[in-house]
Amino acid sequence: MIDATAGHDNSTGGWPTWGETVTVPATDSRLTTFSLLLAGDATVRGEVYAWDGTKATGPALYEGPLQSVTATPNGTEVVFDTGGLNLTPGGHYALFATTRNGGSGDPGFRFQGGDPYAGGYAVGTYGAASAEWTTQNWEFAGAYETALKATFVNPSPTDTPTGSGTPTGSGTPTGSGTPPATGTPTTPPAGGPTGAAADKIKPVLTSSLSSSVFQAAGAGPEFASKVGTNVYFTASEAGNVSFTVDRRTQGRKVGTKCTAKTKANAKNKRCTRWVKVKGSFTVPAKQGANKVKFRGRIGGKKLTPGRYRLYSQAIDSTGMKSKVSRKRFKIVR
Ligand SMILES: [Ca+2]
Repeated sequence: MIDATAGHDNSTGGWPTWGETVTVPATDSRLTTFSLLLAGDATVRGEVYAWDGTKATGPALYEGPLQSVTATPNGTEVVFDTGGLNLTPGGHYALFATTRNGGSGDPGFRFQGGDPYAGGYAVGTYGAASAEWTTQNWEFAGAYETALKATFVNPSPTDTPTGSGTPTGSGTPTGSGTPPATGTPTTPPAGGPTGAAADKIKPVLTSSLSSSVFQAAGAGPEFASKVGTNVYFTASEAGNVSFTVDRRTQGRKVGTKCTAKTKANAKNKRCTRWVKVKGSFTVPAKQGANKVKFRGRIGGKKLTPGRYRLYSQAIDSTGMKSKVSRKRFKIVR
């Protein structure tokens, strides 16, 4: 965590674009969020660019949604969620907010004259979005510190969520049958001057089953061999797809919720309750059409006859997740 907020005692007036440069830590080089203290009334967008010493350079590595802030004397911490942005260890970047990119108002960025953070400094410009940010030196760079916090994590694969929780999304998968083998997987864009992955797009996943009624395998892995069903899925980009399963059970209505049957609620109205089956599994996915055999096993165990839901979710190389795709199936004897 980079924290340059100590002693912030002043606010800018009228600056549309303002932020702080940072030096990316050697190992924790994945920027997850950053925040700025804003003391004005404004609608701003968070941005991340590589910094060449006098101006932003290269393409926008992160460009967030418009966010609103209401004036407070000492500033309100406005958090910008990059969704996970892998940056070059030791590289210099500008993390800032702006009204120039569709926003409005005067953000009143908080800053101070001290130097609580050695790895960077306050930066600001009146330049127009994108075009002038990367072609003209910024009017303000140095001597001050902007009240910025930035959270970096280790980008190692072990940090990639594996989706072991129960997905609760309600996204309805579209299409059925065998997806056509579409398109050539695209080559990732060549690294810019920063070499950073500028991934701001969530993967999109659709799925379908060749058979929604099948027998579960007595042994072996979740995917392979002869029993079970084919799971077809189409991913908009390469990455991993994680799967979890819910079993349909009968519960009892308590208020608006369907809870497990107990002595106390046994006489309540019956309802359908979906309970997560222990375990999950992840398969690598290429961009486009994919197919795997699901054998009706999860967490090392055979699913008992009953009705189930199979949830799938794509996770790309930078940890961005698709909506959850849901398919019903039935295990028979
Ligand atoms: Ca500094």
